[in-house]
Amino acid sequence: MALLSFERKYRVRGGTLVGGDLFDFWIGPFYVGFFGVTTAFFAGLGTALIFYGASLGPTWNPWLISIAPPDIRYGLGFAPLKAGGLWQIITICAVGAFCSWALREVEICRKLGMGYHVPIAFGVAIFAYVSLVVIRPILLGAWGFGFPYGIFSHLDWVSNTGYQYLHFHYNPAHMIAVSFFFTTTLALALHGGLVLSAVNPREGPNGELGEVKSPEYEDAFFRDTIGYSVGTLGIHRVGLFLALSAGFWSAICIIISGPLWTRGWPEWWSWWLNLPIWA
Ligand code: 07D
Ligand code: 07D
Ligand code: U10
Repeated sequence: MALLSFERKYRVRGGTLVGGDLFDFWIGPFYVGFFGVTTAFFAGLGTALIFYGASLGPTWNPWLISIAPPDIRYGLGFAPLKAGGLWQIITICAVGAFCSWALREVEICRKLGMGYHVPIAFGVAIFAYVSLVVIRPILLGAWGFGFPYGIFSHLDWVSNTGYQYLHFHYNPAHMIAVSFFFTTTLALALHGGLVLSAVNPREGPNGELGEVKSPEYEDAFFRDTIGYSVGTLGIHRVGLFLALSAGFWSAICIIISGPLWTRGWPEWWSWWLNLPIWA
């Protein structure tokens, strides 16, 4: 079925979580729904507040605009608008917009009668963000531990936070996360390469057009190369697992930095030297 006639067939009422028929319609290609309205509300308000914050600040240079979190001395209380309060409201808007977006995805999955894999996956990205600006600041007792909202300023935060623990690469959860990120790109490159190689077959020996290859050829390629093929459905499970693990271990690596371990990360490895087998 062509895409447009398919859309006519599935664009019917139902499947909403909240609001019944009220927002159950499309604007152009976009499904709206109750959560589309809340997304638009939070994203609109948050963006407007970033512009307001920028108008107070020293620069309109988009790379340098930065909305800083409150000073540590405000603890977990509300800060004055111009001293971190803006950051606090923008954070509420961001969490509101991201969660609304995930729930809008859920409603679209329900309309289509599909699984919830995509919103669950986005949920892991939200978890990583929330670990940075909600979970870790609460565990450390001040909103000031969140990262500032600015393109370069957030890089400064990552670097400064990293060096607070002397050498962030020694954080074992950071190692696991980094390895999962690297493995994700390896898996995507292998998968993209394999699928394209099967649908773009080589010319035959006499220059005749090659025949598009079936999944058996894809299986055979990896059996010949590494002795095992995970299969054409399996590789998508592997990909989702790898990518979600990368985000999950990222969240873990930053939540434990401070709340669980306050010294340099290289020192954490002294458990290895203290193993009784060396005595
Ligand atoms: C390609 C999908 C499209 C998304 C894009 C991002 C904005 C921000 C806002 C001016 C893969 C849209 C950007 C809406 C504009 C204002 C106020 C996704 C794709 C194109 N970072 N980070 C970037 C965010 C954190 C780090 C780029 C967001 C943590 C490093 C972009 C968040 C830490 C580097 C950006 C976030 C961290 C970057 C490209 C939230 C650890 C880079 C992102 C909400 C995770 C790179 C100048 C990209 C860069 C970069 C956005 C959080 C580290 C500006 C929205 C605090 C080390 N980050 N980031 O392609 O070039 O993502 O920076 O958590 O080197 Mg970051
Ligand atoms: C948080 C983004 C969530 C995004 C959401 C959506 C919009 C809408 C709209 C486009 C998690 C936003 C959407 C805004 C846009 C439109 C229309 C993703 C998030 C919800 N590190 N490090 C990581 C590496 C070093 C340090 C993670 C590598 C140094 C700190 C990852 C190296 C020091 C923190 C990672 C390296 C250091 C991290 C980031 C190499 C600095 C974190 C990925 C090769 C001196 C952060 C949860 C991530 C973290 C993190 C990789 C080096 C410090 C594993 C490869 C040694 C302080 N580092 N790092 O988390 O875990 O994505 O955050 O050297 O806080 Mg690191
Ligand atoms: C995959 C796949 C596969 C495919 C695929 C894909 C994965 C099986 C079949 C998909 C992959 C690709 C297409 C590849 C490229 C993708 C990437 C590289 C990932 C990154 C993506 C991007 C960078 C694009 C990001 C774009 C986005 C997020 C769209 C932006 C959207 C909007 C601006 C509109 C959002 C819609 C909303 C909020 C809901 C509906 C609302 C509206 C339309 C607005 C109307 C407003 C209201 C109803 C409310 C009123 C507004 C209020 C109250 C607020 C106003 C306040 C103010 C202050 C202004 O596996 O193979 O192939 O294709």
